[in-house]
Amino acid sequence: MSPSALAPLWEVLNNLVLPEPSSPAKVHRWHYAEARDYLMRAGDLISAREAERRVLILKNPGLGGEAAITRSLYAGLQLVLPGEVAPCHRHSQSALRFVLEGTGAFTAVDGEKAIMRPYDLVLTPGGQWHDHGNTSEQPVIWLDGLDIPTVTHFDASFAERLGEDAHPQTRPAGDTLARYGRNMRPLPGSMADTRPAGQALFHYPYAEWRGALSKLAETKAPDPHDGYALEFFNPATGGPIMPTISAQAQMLPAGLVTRPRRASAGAVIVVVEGSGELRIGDETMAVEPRDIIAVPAWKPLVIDAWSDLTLFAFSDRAAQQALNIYREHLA
Ligand code: GTQ
Repeated sequence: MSPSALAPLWEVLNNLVLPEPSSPAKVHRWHYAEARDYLMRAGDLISAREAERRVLILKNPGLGGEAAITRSLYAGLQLVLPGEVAPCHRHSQSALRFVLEGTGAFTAVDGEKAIMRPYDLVLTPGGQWHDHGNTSEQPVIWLDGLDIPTVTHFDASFAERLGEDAHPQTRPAGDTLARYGRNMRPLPGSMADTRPAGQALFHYPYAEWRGALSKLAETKAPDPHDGYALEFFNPATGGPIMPTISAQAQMLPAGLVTRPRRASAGAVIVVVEGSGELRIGDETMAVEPRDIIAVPAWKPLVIDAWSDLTLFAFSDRAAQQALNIYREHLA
């Protein structure tokens, strides 16, 4: 029957409808120093403008050559050298940027700049114009996290170039942070802003999220599964940062060994500060700052903090919750 494009379900049913998630994605850790060497060599060979985006893709070794770090998410390391620009474009895919090195590059979203500092989180949600530039004297490197495989899965990708390097400035740098980043929002009327409805904040500075975790750690006992953990959220909706991607920051105090947790959401962890060991399924790995780790769906995760350990993570939990398929289990 296969020439007629038909197949018997009974031979494959158990592989199609699994009793629980079984991802082909592998647990994998990228050492920053090693990836950085290749990225700097790319910097000698191609300009950001020529490349449009000078990025090394983090390809999960279990996903057969796909540009994916988990089944639904993409990650890449982007380098912008002093004086360079990454020209303005927009696309259906939603992106986050997590700065790993360098101070003073910017991402502009619909013509408003966010000045990027190490470990800042910056969003470029789907459909919004964005361009990047580096006006500092140092190379700037950040991790791109996008929902490329998710959008590909739906065959729903649209992309276009503005045709200019930079979007004309629409608001001064920091305007959105002032309107939404202080647990307040614009009054209707004169203060109402022009950001797209539902996409308010796009810059979550390290100084603010790290300060919040430190404050929690002063007074409260750590959670046995999470230590001290906070989710980045969209203050306009109370929901996740973007429709397809959730993100969180976490601090595990020295000596904490977390209890195992697993989730149907595949995740990417970035080590910010400290050292420790991650146990993910059968794999055990020592980690250090700026390491990037792929955590496939449903692999139990245990974190052993050797010193105070600060982590950033993003996952497809937002998409799964919107589709009502998300599950987690705390052991
Ligand atoms: O900066 O828009 O790593 O479109 C991959 C695709 C970055 C970006 C990536 C992209 C971008």
